[in-house]
Amino acid sequence: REPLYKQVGIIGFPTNLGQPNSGVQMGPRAIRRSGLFESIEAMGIELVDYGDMRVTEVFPDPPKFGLRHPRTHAENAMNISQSLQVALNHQGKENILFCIGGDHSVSLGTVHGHAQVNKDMVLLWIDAHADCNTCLTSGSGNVHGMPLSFLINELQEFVPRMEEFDELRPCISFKDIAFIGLRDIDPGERYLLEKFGVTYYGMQEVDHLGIQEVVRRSLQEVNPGFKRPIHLSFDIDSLDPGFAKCTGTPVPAGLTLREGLYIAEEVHRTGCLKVVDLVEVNPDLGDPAQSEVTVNAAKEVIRACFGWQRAGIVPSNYQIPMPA
Ligand code: EXY
Ligand code: MN
Ligand code: MN
Repeated sequence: REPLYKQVGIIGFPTNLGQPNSGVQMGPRAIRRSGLFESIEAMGIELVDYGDMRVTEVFPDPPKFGLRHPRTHAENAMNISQSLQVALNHQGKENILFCIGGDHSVSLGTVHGHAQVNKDMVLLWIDAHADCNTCLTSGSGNVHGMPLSFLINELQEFVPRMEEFDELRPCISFKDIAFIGLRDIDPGERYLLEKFGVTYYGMQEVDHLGIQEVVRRSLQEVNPGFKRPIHLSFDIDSLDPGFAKCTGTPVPAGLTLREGLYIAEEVHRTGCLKVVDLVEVNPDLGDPAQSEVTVNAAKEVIRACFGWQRAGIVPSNYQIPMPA
């Protein structure tokens, strides 16, 4: 079978100010060194590595409404959005683009950028957290727990105006988002998810229904008939700490690696997957063995997204050896 994609694009966004731990900015480098490129080559897919975008830090940058580093995040988000639009417009149709974080604040820019190019895109958010705190509901002030509050149309009445973020116009509706893997939701987030009748499958639903039914329903609810482009935002902390210890906000009782791979494989199979964020890998946390396990899990999720199969693959240039 021919691979679905002709080309895989990779951009690194080495942010870390969306949360308090240093080290998450090393995610792109660690994932590039994980053997990922060999898998791309083995499948006969072309790799376009756009390198790492330069991340800026603005001074001075005091908190606003408790939100930490507002000017820095607003500026990085617009730069990320621009880079993404350039890459997406440069790529052909049969391509997939991976955005490697960095913390989950990168999705402020990646989702915004993708939505400018594919106006009808839908979003799958795979995460232990719902990341839809407003700066007023957040207990931490960390932007990696808030990116969706800036992006979702329905949430704007709850977000105080900050002129820094004026350019970052909301670009997606709650009804075009499905969440999977949630198990650490703040009261304000739960309130908003309920108020707007959002599609979300937490770990309890994964246990109750099984991952197969959860993925089937998620896709059916946001993308019936598989007609719309998909943006998959995969936070490595969706996985259980047994598979992804090296992340800033690990939460027990998460997805197994098998469940994570199943999600990626099924989303790949839709043929609609255009952009993937892989975020929150922090190779500096935990010991080196745990770091390797976490980075490897990220690599496995990424390659399942572009069509690598657990059942093995046949490279497009493969020739079966014959006796002479
Ligand atoms: N809900 C908590 C907060 O807002 O601080 C924790 C957020 C963690 C967000 C991680 C990246 O998914
Ligand atoms: Mn997240
Ligand atoms: Mn998370």
